[in-house]
Amino acid sequence: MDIQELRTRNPDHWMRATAIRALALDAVANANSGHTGMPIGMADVATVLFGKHLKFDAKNPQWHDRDRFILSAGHGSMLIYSLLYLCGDPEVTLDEIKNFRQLGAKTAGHPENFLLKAVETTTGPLGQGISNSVGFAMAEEMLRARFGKKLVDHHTYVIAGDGCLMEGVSQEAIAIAGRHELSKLIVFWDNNDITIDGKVSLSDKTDQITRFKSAGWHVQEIDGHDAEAIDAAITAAKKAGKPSMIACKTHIALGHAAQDTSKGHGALTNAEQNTAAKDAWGWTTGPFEVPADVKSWWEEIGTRGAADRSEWEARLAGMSESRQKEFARVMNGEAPKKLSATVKALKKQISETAPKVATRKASEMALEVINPIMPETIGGSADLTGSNNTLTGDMGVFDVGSRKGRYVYWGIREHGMAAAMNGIALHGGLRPYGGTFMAFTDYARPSMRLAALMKVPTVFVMTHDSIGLGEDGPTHQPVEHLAISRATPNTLVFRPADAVETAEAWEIALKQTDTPSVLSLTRQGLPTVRTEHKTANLSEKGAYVLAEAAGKRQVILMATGSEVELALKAREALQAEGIGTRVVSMPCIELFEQQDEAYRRKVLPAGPVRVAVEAAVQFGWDKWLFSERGKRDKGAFVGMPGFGASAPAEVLFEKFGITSDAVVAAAKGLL
Ligand SMILES: Cc1ncc(C[n+]2csc(CCOP(=O)(O)OP(=O)(O)O)c2C)c(N)n1
Ligand SMILES: [Mg+2]
Repeated sequence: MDIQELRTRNPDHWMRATAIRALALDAVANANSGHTGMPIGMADVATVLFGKHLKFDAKNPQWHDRDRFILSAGHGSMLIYSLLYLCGDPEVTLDEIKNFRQLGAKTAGHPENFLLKAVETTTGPLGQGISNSVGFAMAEEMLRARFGKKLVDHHTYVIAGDGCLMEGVSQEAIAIAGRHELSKLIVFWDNNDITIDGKVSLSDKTDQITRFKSAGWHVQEIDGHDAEAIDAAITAAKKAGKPSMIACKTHIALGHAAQDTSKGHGALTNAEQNTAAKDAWGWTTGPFEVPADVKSWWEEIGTRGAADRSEWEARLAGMSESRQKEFARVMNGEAPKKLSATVKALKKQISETAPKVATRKASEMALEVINPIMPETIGGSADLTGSNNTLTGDMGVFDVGSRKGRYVYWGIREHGMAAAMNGIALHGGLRPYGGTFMAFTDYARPSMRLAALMKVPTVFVMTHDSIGLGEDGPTHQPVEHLAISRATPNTLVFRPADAVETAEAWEIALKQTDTPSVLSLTRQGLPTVRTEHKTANLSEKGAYVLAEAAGKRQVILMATGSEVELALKAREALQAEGIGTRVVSMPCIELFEQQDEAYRRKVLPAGPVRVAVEAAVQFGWDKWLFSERGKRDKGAFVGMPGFGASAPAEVLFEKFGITSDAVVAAAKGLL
């Protein structure tokens, strides 16, 4: 690529784009860490996108009807930081650019949605951003259908690299977007033919053009350094009527000694080479300096959307008060006031009728009353709708011709579903929940972890939660998944014991604004253990005394989910022998941990021996068995020693010794 030709072809554009290049070069060199080549290569695309198309207001980065910009290739974080600084985002000062990657800086190594308002989603794990973006685009369709074009009418733009397109999750995302004809989703592929190990051809010969086309996308191929071609491609993409991929042929680290090599991917810190690159670019100002005319052009761009925003605000103000209130409520993620009363009424009815139902069915019962009063819920399943019990009568199906539909058939795409749900939640205005089997938590896990990190309240409905699912066998029987989910920071893991606790779990999950929830639900029927109606949400404290000891308290049995029934039976047997036994139900260990010491001590006092029973591995339980209240506690665990097996559920509980007799024996063994 002849830099001289680029410089002279469109000198104004060149200098504007090169401001991004120079800032990225200086910031990475200054930090002695980061990724220089990608921002340099994609600077032209970003300049045309921000300069001519992106609807945004730099001073109000969270205005609801802005276009969304997602840097899926998150390692190129200096691209977005440079753009935000140049456009006058008040959060991204020059000091922030100089403190790139340092402790406490908002300009973290990878873009974090919780550090900068203008960062729509945390990226860095390749493939996530492009997959989140499908959820963003779906959310736009859904909300436009609900609130109208006057309030919701924006595009979702993504920059994805070779790495994003190689990651498997991108295939799930591309297929979902194509099937749903998400025409306001526009992806720029940074087609630079370089990854860390070398040329893309080392590991891939995919024809990306055919790949996207076959999934139903509109595809264009352009020179990613040609401003006019970029502009024309974006204009065409907007009119395509399909999701659009623009393959942008670029040069990583353009103009630098490392151009077109994998060396250009990482931190370019050689001072001489960096100076030579600036010379080649015709960039003569000092480090971190942007010529005044270039900076003021960018600042003007930063205010371009201000008029759009104020017109939008006027349109909102012109709507009825109730519509404005409802829009504000859903955009703020507030559960409706009616939610608690609705759940209470359901709990009362369950306690009175005491049905024997699987908690996956109980979840459906809860959703049947919740979904009608929460039009913001978006349900779905990864091809297990009938097994996850995620579809309720009133929802309607989201499709090309029915954007008001609130149920998504995600297909067999757990990871894509989880990533898109995060995108829906991050967009705002909607509350996604989606189901698969608990054992396939693994397939959704990278996005579950990011939901927790990003503080988004996605709800993961994970049914078939133990050997209780029976004959499908050990591939389908989760044993370690509760522990993995519980080990994840900022995640609530619910394993409700009956239909009452399931309703309580849903109420808690839907009131979260910053925390995802995992609902671990049974396939098999469970009796109602909460037969006495309590208006209070007992699960809110994570654990509570379900059955008190009669006489001197000698044993405490702790259990979750399907094993609460076993604990209650064991209690009867122990009480019959005069051994005072308390049963503690622990539907959400994270919430119990958040209680004060006094409450935890009240539920789990020192003295009695303790037995925990859960049809999963012991990992994580020792804290409650031994350490929480000191050395005097004696404890035992009744659970899974390893993987399960294929057989009817009752046979498996016997085979693995998860029975009330085993609990009784364990307790007596400690006394
Ligand atoms: C899931 C995941 N795997 C690995 C990495 C480490 N990684 C960061 S960038 C990168 C190469 C990406 O190549 P490409 O997207 O082409 O970026 P470019 O080199 O063109 O900037 C890798 C392997 C990561 N960030 N995420
Ligand atoms: Mg690349």
